[in-house]
Amino acid sequence: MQETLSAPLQDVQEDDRSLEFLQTMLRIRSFEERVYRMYLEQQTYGMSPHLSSGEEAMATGVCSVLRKDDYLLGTHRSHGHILAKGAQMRPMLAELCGKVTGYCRGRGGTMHIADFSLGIVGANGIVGGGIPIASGVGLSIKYRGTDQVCVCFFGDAASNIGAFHEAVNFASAFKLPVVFVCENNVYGLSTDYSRVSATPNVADRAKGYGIPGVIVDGMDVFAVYEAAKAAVDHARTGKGPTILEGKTYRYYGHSSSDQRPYRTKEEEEQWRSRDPILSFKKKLVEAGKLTDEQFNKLEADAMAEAEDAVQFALSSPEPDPVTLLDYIYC
Ligand SMILES: Cc1ncc(C[n+]2csc(CCOP(=O)(O)OP(=O)(O)O)c2C)c(N)n1
Ligand SMILES: [Mg+2]
Repeated sequence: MQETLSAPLQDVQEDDRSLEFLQTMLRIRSFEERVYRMYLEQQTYGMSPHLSSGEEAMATGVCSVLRKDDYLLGTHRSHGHILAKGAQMRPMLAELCGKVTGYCRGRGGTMHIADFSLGIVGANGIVGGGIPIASGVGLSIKYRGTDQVCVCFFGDAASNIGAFHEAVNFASAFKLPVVFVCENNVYGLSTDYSRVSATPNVADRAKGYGIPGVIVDGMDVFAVYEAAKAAVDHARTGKGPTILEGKTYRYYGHSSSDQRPYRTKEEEEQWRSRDPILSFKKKLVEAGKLTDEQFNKLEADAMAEAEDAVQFALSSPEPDPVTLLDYIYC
């Protein structure tokens, strides 16, 4: 199945990455829709999954410009980031189910998936916890003299923690190769960003650190790709960090158990009408680069891949209780 999924469709030029973007967004959407069903059926363990449906263009556009040896720091809402950086659905879902075949052998769950071989340093349950780690990774890159880049995703609410200031200031002062990517999805839990923040945009703060601050339509995968490419090139060529802010929206509640009483159906519908997958599909169809049949095949492939991962996770063994204390000390 992997071969079919990664094979380019016949009539698309080699340098056109449109279908790859569509495929990545569909894979993220399918994975999370399936995770939500598993959560409702009580097949996942630990924290309820925090889904990014609606935000797929951010993970896809940003990670599409990263190399395998570049680094990624995530958040509590990182399934999309991790998939876009190259992770496989099978060990991801097994991790969510607490199975020994999971990325962290079932110890990490939804919020703590890491795979150093893919540069995925880790997702993080501490809001903003990845931001100072990213500056540390940037310092390590500079110290080792490589041309790698570290990308750190965080939410709008995370930009209001103290460590954000320290980490961005430090990265700027030492010109570290870090891109700080804010997924501004309007809310931190039930709190509207504008109610608790001194500036209307997170990227406005870049001025205070003497670095570029870029705002992009986070529902437009191509716009995100272009902005991320510029920010990553800037970092890779020794010019230092950027704050890249995408305006986006999560369709589900904060976590799978949140019924979203703090926002209106009209607001949700307005954002859904700009769905990153459907609007990108429309553009491609209008440009003659995609047919409905091709789209349906990509969607069916993504759903089949997610279903295959579910079966893999459910049929995998639990960790042996005698290994409970393994991996705690090294
Ligand atoms: C340090 C810390 N404070 C509070 C929490 C509880 N908490 C979890 S997610 C969240 C909101 C995060 O909002 P944002 O950064 O905008 O990310 P989003 O959930 O919107 O993706 C809060 C307050 C936490 N996990 N860690
Ligand atoms: Mg938010």
